[in-house]
Amino acid sequence: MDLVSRLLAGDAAALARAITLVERDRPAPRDLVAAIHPHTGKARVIGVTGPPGVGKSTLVDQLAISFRQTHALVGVLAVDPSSPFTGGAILGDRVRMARSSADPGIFIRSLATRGQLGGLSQATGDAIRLMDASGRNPILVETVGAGQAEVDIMNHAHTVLVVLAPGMGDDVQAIKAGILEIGHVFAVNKADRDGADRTAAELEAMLAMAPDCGAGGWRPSVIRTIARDGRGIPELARKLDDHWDWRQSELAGWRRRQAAAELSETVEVLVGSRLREWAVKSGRWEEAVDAIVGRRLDPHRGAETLLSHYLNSCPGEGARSPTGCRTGRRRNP
Ligand SMILES: Nc1nc2c(ncn2[C@@H]2O[C@H](COP(=O)(O)OP(=O)(O)OP(=O)(O)O)[C@@H](O)[C@H]2O)c(=O)[nH]1
Ligand SMILES: [Mg+2]
Repeated sequence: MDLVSRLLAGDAAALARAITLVERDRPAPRDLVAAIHPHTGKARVIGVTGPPGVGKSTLVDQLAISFRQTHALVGVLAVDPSSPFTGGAILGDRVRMARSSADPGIFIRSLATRGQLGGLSQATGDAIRLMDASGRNPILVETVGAGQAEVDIMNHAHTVLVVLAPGMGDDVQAIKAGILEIGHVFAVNKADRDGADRTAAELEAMLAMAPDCGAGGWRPSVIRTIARDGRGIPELARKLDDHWDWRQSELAGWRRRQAAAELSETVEVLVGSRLREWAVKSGRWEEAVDAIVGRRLDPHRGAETLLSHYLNSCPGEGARSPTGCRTGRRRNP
C-alpha cells in the first residue's frame, strides 16, 4: 500500500513519515497534501501556548490522557519556533509527556523551525491535516511563546488554551498583550506554588477589561491547575469542551477565517520566494542591494521595483524559467 492509503488507514509509521516530508520539504510535497486534503476537516484542534517552562507539555500530557477516555486516537504536535533543531524539543517533550508516550493511542510529534517562521506555521497546518486525515482527534498543538510566530500557529486551532504560572518574574501585565488576546481558556498552572491566586486574580481583572466578543460572544475563563499531579485537569477539560460546543455555533465562519489566514500566509511565502529567486538569478537582487547601500533606493522602493520588473518580464512562468523570461513575451498591458 502506498503512503497515502496507509496514512488514511491510521498507520502511525506512515503518519510519522508524511510529517517528516512536510517538515523537511518546503514548499510542501504538493501531491501528498492534495491527496489527503479531502479527508480533513474532521478533527478538533486545541492550541496550547504560553511562556517557557510554565508546564505546557505536562498539561498536554494530562489532557491527552484525559481525552483518551473518550477518543480512540489522539494527536499531539509540539511546535518550537525558537530552535533550529528538533532534537531538544523531542527529547524534552518525550520526558514531560511520559504517560502519553507510553500509550499507542497517542501520537506525539515535534516540529521545529526550518528556515522562515512563516514556513513553520505552514508546516504546522500541513502536519495537522496529516494527523486529521489519519484519524487523530482531538489534536493538541503546543507552542512556546515567540511573538507573531506563535500567534500564526495558534490560528490553526479551534480553541486556544493559554498557560501561565505564578512567579514568572513579574506579573501578568508583563506578558505580551497579544497572547492574552488569542486565548479562549486560561490555565494558571503550578497552583501548588505561592502567588497562584494573585496571578489568577490579575489575569481575571485583565480579562474583565477586555471587550466582550459581542452577542453570543465567548467569555474567557481562568482555571487553576497542578499539571504535575493532575489537579484541575477535569475542570480544564470541561471548559475546553464548553468552548468547543460554543465554537459549533459559528464553525462555518471559523473555517472560512482559518482558510483565508492560511491562504494569505501561503501566498506571501510563495510570492516572496518566487520573486527573490527570480531577482537573484537575474542579477536584479544585487543591483537593488547596491542601490540601497549607496543610498539611491530605500528598501521599500527596492522591493517595489523588483516586483514591477518581475511582473513585466515574467508572464506566468517565473518559477519555471526565472532568467529566461527576460526575453519572453510581454505581459498584457
Ligand atoms: N510545581 C509544579 N511544577 C510543575 C507543574 N507542572 C509542570 N511542572 C514542572 O515545570 C517544569 C516545566 O514543565 P514543562 O511541562 O516542560 O513546561 P513547558 O511549558 O512545556 O516548557 P517549554 O516547552 O520548555 O516551554 C517541569 O520540571 C515540570 O515538572 C505544576 O503544576 N507544579
Ligand atoms: Mg513544552
